[in-house]
Amino acid sequence: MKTGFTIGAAFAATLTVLAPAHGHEQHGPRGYSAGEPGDPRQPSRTIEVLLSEMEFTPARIEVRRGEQIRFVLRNAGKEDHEFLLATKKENLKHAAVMKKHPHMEHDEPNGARLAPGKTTELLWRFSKSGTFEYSCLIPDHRDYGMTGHVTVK
Ligand SMILES: [Cu+2]
Repeated sequence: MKTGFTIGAAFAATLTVLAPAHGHEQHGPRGYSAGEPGDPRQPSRTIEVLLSEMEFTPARIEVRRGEQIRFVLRNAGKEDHEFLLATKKENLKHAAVMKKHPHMEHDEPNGARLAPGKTTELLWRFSKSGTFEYSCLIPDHRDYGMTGHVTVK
C-alpha cells in the first residue's frame, strides 16, 4: 500500500500564500500624498522658493488642481535644509522617523535636501485638491517654523 505521495506537494502549495511586501511607508499604494511627479513634456508654472533659517519664502502658495509646478528651490541659508511635499499627516510621521535618523537623505520626486548655496528643481503635478505642505524635517527645523502650505483648488 502506497499512500500519501501527493500530500507533500499539496501542503507546499498552501505555504506560497504570502502577504504582499510592504512598500515604502510614506507612499500610499498609488504613490504620493500631495499629487504626483510632473511630466517634463507638459507645460508648467515656475515658482521659486527660498529655504533659510527657519522659513520658506513664500510660505504659502495656491495652485489649480491638475496644474504642474516647476519648483526652483534655493538654499539661501547657512545650514542644510529640505523641502518635502506631502500631507501634514505624512510629514509629521516622517518627522518622527527623522528624529531617530537625522542624516537621512531624501532623493525622491517629492523632496530634496540642499546644502547652503545649492539650487535644485522639482517638477510636480498637483493632481489632488486639498491642503498640502512643504516642510523641512531636519530635527527641530519644522518646530521652528519651516513649513509652507499649498492650497490646491
Ligand atoms: Cu531646515
